[in-house]
Amino acid sequence: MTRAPSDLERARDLLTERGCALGSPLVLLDETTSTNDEAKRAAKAGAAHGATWVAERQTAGRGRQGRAWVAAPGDALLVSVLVRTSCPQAYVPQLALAAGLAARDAVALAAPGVDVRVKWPNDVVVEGRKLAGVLVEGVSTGARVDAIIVGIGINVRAFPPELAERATSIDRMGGAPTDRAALLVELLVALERDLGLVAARGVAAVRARLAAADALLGESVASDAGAGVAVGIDDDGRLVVRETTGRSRAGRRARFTSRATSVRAAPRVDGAAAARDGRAVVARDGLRRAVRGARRGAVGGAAAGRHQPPGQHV
Ligand code: BT5
Repeated sequence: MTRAPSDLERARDLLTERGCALGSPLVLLDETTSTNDEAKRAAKAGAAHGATWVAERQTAGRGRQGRAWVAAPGDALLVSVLVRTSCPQAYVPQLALAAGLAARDAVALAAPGVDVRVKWPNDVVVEGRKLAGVLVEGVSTGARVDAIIVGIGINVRAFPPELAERATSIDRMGGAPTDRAALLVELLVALERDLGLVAARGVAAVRARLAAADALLGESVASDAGAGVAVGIDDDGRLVVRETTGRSRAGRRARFTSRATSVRAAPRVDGAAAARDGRAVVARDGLRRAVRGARRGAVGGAAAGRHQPPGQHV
């Protein structure tokens, strides 16, 4: 039988020491359907900003768009945080990006020397393998969101064997076994910081850090919204893609929203392919310019003056 994650009790004191408003109260559960369900129910019943649920086992862990999140008891950190906020639904993807970046930073602290990246929109990956996933859900009354539930699953000890080709865990990266209480604390501290930044100033506030950690930058990607080379993330939180398919579209920029289903890393356009394929050459030249632009922080959709951050009280 699964037991409540007692190694996490210590996190309460650590969070108080750090002055973090998230993680209070901290509810530690042995089993639930989904920590996001717990948080949603509590949000509707009036629970306060910062309330946090952690479970050792989920019987119906959720990913985005109806996908499942799978973790054996004790292998992961499964957490949902209630963040009181007031913003239009359209700003939720921007806050989700901030949550992914915060999760990336917490994992990077637990795995020093490892190149931990964010795969847009908000997966945490190491060498292309998924180490953590983020599911942000809005709780609304009418057209506005008045709370978001930030659900994060981090593979700490191990990952589901059926995902062996595509997943990894912090402990798999080597080093001492991860201290889950310290990981939870760093996660909540980073979430408070990054959600606050993006709420106040929009995605632009974390643009440089996002670009530095962007796993897709320069990669060929495809989704139902199109195909091309990822050149950055714009200030509305969309993936900017230089299209490489279709004569009339090659070189044009497309913007994938986080509703684009299944963004896949497509085979890379290598030198040999480029030499045989005129369109690919165009794309590669464009890519070099675009990547240089992204490094300068020039890639972005909304002009600074046009951008409206979520403007809420995280
Ligand atoms: C996500 O969705 O990555 C969001 C996952 C959020 C999970 C947390 S756990 C706490 C809270 N409570 C919940 O019920 N959910 C949140 P998505 O981008 O849709 O990715 C889902 C896909 O990731 C699946 O279809 C699998 O391919 C893969 N996957 C499932 N479990 C995984 C794992 N443990 N490690 C790596 N990949 C996994």
